[in-house]
Amino acid sequence: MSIQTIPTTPFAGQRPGTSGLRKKVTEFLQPGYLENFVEAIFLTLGEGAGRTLVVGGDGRYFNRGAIQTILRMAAAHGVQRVLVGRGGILSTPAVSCVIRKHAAFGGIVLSASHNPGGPDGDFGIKYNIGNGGPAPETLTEAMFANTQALTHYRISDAGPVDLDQLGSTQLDGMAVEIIDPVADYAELMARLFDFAAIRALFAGGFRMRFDAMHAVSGPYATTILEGMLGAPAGTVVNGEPLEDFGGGHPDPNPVNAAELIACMDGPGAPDFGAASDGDGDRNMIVGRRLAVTPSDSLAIIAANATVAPGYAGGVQGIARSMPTSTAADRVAEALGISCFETPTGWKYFGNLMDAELVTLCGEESYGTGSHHIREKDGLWAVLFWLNLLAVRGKPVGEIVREHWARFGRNYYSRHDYEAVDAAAADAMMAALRAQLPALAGQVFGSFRVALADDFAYTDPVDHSVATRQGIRIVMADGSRIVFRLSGTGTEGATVRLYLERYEADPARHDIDTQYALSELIAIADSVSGLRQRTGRDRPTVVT
Ligand code: VG1
Ligand code: CO
Repeated sequence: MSIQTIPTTPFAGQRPGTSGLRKKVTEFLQPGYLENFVEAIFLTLGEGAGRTLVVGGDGRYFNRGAIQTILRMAAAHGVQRVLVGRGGILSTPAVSCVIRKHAAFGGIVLSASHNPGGPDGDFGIKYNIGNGGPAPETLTEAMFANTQALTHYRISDAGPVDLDQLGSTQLDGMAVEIIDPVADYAELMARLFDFAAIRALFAGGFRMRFDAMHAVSGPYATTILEGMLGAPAGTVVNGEPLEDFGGGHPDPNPVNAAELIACMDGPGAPDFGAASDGDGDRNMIVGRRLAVTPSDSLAIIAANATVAPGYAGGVQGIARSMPTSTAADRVAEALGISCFETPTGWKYFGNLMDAELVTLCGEESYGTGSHHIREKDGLWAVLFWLNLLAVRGKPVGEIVREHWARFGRNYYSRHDYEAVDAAAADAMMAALRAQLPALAGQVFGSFRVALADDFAYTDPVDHSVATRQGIRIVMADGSRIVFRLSGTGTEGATVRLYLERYEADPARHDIDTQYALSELIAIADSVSGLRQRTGRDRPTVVT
């Protein structure tokens, strides 16, 4: 066995987006495509001697093949040891957990998260640093620069490693340890939550349905919910990870998890429903006839954090991405703690958590998490809710309504216009930017614009600056319209329109969300020309 140096030429477009490099599988399967990006990672990180890496993915098509290539390249770059989840499986939160627990240098996650999988679907690769979190932009930009200057990559010609056999093997002088993908993560969860209380809840007849959407969270949910917590067999549905997610779209929202919503709306619905995404970092929380918005879920978790043993000491601070509703801000204010507003993507939360400025973080895109790791964590959020339900002894709907009664309700919705013409989307954003100076002070129906800007963020810890993170139109009453272009799509451009309106009066907390937001929706369209410019008369997905 020996190390080969293979000549190569750069591929255009290997710039990581919101969460790593995501492309169609067909693009990833081009000879040298994955190798080039992995070479750029190793060039950016420097010599691997003495280092441990963690590698795993969400089980989608090409997961195993990509892992074999990464292992051979890691050996060629002198990495000392790699921890790999059995079968190539590790959820994104589990990678973060394993990096931290084993003090690894970093990790590589193979996933395109909520994007569909299979030979015609998407694939992705992402590097996480030693704190367990996504690489910051300085690092991903350096990786991108390296992809543009490659002349060769280095790889061992050793044969494939058996990914299904727990234990240690050698690959060209590098140790490869196949680990149980669930064990470290499950142990961490048992320390954060009151498992005895949740076990008692299930023993008392409480019923739940966890839809793993044939993605990576199946094995985690089955071990923890059915195994450790005594939920009846069958609580976890679609629990077996499949390379194409059974043809589904592993994005836990009411549109893509329609089956779960139908079940929770129907007669004989269980007490609690939940779902997770491709790589297990997202969550959807559902009560009977009520899907909890992710923004509300973050606020409710923050307001009730101390019910869980891991958070009994209280919450230091909260962070939310800019488009996420301001429901959490109201809780932070009541608790007398800070609430940080960051750009979209979990990588912006890492510094705040490392500096112990925040305990809880969340995004409107069904992402919630805490400082226990440095990624959002789907099952963590579900376990928090179970802990909350066990302690309060009330149904989900009652907990949500009581929260609104106390803090007011932030009506919230996201409208996605997927796979639109990229030039048209860029032109729309440019036109919005050009209008910004004139927008402040303008009156639209019952709203007056208080602030209109292109969101920029200065990291309070390392002072790095991120600009052009989304157009914000904030009304005098706190209502907001936000426009962004997605950084995770693989086809054309995806325009995201985020809408928020606050309602303090409990007598008006049962209005249909789209109706409550209808005036803002109309203003958003007239200001941006969204429908006309994209040639679409309605959004692709409304959540
Ligand atoms: C989307 C979400 C964002 C999330 C990101 C990664 O990004 O909006 O909140 O952090 O996906 O989530 P974008 O750029 O498409 O809006 V995951 O679960 O796909 O890793
Ligand atoms: Co995800």
